[in-house]
Amino acid sequence: MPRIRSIKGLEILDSRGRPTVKATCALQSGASASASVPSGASTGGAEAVELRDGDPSRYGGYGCLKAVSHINGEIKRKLSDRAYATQAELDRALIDLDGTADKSRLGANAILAVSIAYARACALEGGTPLYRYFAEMLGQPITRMPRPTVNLFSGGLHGGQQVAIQDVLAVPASAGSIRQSLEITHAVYTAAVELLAVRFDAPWLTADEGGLAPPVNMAEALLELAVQAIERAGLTPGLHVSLAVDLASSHFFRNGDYHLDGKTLKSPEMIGQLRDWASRYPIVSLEDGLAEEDWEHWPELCERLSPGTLTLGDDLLCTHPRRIEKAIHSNACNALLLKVNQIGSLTEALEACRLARDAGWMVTVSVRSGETEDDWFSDLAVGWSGHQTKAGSITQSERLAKYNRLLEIEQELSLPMIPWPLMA
Ligand code: 2PG
Ligand code: MG
Repeated sequence: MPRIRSIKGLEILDSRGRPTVKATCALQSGASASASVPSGASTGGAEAVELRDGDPSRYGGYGCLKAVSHINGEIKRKLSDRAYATQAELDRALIDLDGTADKSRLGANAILAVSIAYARACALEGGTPLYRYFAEMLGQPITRMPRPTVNLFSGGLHGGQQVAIQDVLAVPASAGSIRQSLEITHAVYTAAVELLAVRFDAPWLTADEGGLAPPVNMAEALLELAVQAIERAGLTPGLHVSLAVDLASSHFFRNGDYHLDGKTLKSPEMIGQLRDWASRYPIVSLEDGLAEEDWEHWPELCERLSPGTLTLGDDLLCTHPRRIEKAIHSNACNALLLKVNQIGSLTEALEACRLARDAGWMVTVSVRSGETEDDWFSDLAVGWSGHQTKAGSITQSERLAKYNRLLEIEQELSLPMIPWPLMA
């Protein structure tokens, strides 16, 4: 049984230049490993609490020294020199030590960093690749690689707020491997850069996740540009490359109305708008099409988008098992965006993943807009048999760390990519 010798925390910076938490876990066997946690910009209201110092004189209040001091203090004292039979036992000890429902005392950033560093150290001690450790947690063999969905254009909180919706992603539907997915996406991304140069005669700007942020203020203009970029790359929209859209609509939902493209829409009108886009553009996945407070209208959205387009819940679900159960019972969506740091421990994220899979949902494993060079995400997406990944664009090293690790795993395992169209 792995016995913990020591645990150490460190404040580091993420891809937005904001502090985040890194933890190192050393086992008695001598195996030692680290893990860093990401951070979101468009966060759901039910996410576990990322502990920030709130001291305006340091990093505008975003410092993580308190979270780090919890790792170096209480967490280290409680866990050191103890053995845990399973990841679930270790995570339970962390959750109990925190003692709050939302991890606000010790910080979800502190807890998750330790949870993942421990997983990595155990994998190392057992001589097992991390993806295998994750697959053993799930209790299922790895049989295929997940299909990437890759950020092409951004607006909302990820871009300059020039347009309300947050992300338009390319889904390389005809790719048979991670390698081909990246080749296809590169062709589309390059064509999109050319297209923007021709169309707007201005240097292109990139957003948080490396996507392009064209100066358009209508959501449909982004969809139109995406289709044109696919065609410019010599590919067929809907055949070679489809689209996934993250509307992050909680951010333009106020007092019961959606404020989109200069219009004020009630929920049924918003659903009508989304249905119209889904019928005219090759959209295979719509994330947060409605706001997280608008639970009652999600079942209608899900029904109207089925069967051609996934209704993917991010802010609505916050990777929280109880919220996922509610969504399953009310048929509010049919796909989970799984972000481990929304819930704050591997074990709880696994429960979320299991619930979704058992309900026949698709699972898209996602990074956050604020990331680090750490690549545990890729091992987790493969080990937990995610259907799709969402790791941002194909620029910026914190994104490429994930894609390059997926390439390595693909080479090691020689597994086929999940077939298209996706099936549960
Ligand atoms: C999302 C994520 C990733 P953030 O909304 O799906 O794109 O963004 O990390 O800002 O929540
Ligand atoms: Mg989202």
